[in-house]
Amino acid sequence: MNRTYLMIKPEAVSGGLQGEIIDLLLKNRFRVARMKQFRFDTARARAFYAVHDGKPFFEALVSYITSGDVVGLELEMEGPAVERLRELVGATDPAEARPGTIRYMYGTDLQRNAVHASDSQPNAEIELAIVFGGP
Ligand code: FUP
Repeated sequence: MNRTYLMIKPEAVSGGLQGEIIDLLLKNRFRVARMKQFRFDTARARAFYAVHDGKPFFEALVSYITSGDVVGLELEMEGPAVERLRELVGATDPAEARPGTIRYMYGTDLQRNAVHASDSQPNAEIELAIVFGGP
């Protein structure tokens, strides 16, 4: 079984889109292994997005992701979970995402793009550890 991490971002949670997004994941044969609604504090947000530290959008990203609750999901599937989830999520900028993708349907703009999905297996493991702690 392969696993990855998906996170429903603050504007999608406050907008009540979490049910539809999780339904879409289930219909695309992901299994929810763990799920948690929580709010990042600044230190954990900076750790989660450490790869972007120093980029021009980093401070705004941290401030946005700490602005409200998120929903974190550990997702499993038999196939290549990281790649399949990235396909389903779509391009970073919703304006460039393909119809049928989560960001096309639920994203607002480059920052408020509805969800985060791990971009590699090592990053999925790091992000799952940050959000869920141990196994
Ligand atoms: P992705 O892997 O598709 O989430 O995209 P990136 O890792 O490139 O970016 C991480 C997050 O930073 C994105 F979800 C949105 C945000 N971002 C900005 O706010 N501005 C930018 O110019 C680029 C990314």
